[in-house]
Amino acid sequence: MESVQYTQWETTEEFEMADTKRQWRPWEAGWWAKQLPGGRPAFPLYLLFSVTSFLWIILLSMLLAKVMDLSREMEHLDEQLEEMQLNGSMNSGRLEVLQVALSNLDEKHQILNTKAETVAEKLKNLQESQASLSTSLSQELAEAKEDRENIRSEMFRGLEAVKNGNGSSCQPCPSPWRDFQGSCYFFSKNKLTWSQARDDCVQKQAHLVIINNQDEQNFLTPTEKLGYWIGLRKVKEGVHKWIDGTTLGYTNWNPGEPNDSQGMENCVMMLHHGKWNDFTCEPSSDNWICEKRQIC
Ligand SMILES: [Ca+2]
Ligand SMILES: [Ca+2]
Repeated sequence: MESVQYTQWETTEEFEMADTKRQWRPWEAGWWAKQLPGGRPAFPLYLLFSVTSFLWIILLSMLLAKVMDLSREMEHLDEQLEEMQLNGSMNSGRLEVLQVALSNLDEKHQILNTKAETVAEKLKNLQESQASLSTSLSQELAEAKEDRENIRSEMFRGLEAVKNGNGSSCQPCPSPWRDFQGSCYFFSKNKLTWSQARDDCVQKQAHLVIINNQDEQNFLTPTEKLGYWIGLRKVKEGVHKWIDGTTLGYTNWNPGEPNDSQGMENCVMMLHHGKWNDFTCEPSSDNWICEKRQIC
């Protein structure tokens, strides 16, 4: 309970003076001087309320600023999203353009492939024509060679006729070589491999015999049962050439030859009856015939 004290003033002046002094204590008259029930001062509560309110205001201000930042960030993200959508639309358009260009390239590639196939076909035809022409040319060269040999033989016969009338201008073939139509022929008595026989003829300034026509073949056909290597060998599959590089013209193959038995018969021999047979070059040995021009 609040106690009330009473002062008894002696005079009116004392009371007025005391009352005047009491009016000069403002802290006892404002709201801050109010008291809570029970006599406790209300000022600390006011102070706590003010501080709390102030802190709440600061916190709310910070939250408001954060919300505004988030809002601005959302707007920025929206702008970026719109920009990305716009870029996506543009990229989609570019992709369609690229697909069209790729399709055009595919068409051009197919056209080029077609042209390349056409060119390859023409090239193949040209190669076939060239091979055919080469074969024809080789055949004609062989025929020309044969003609030349025939002319040479005819010339020799003419020279022989002159010799019979006016004496010979040709040197006789050395012994034991035999002459026929302008050539000298050596018939071996022993046997060698084809390569050894070729080398022997070279040492004799001659070559393994080249048979150009039936007359020469008739002259060379053995009279005894001997076989002879001749200057003919296989240069590639199915192609034989004479030792001087000329293509095969006249032939006198034995029936069924050349058969290239077991794929190993690369050299050619003349059988005892004059027909030709391809045979193994090594280590087979046989007699051989060398040929060289008669010196006239
Ligand atoms: Ca000949
Ligand atoms: Ca054979």
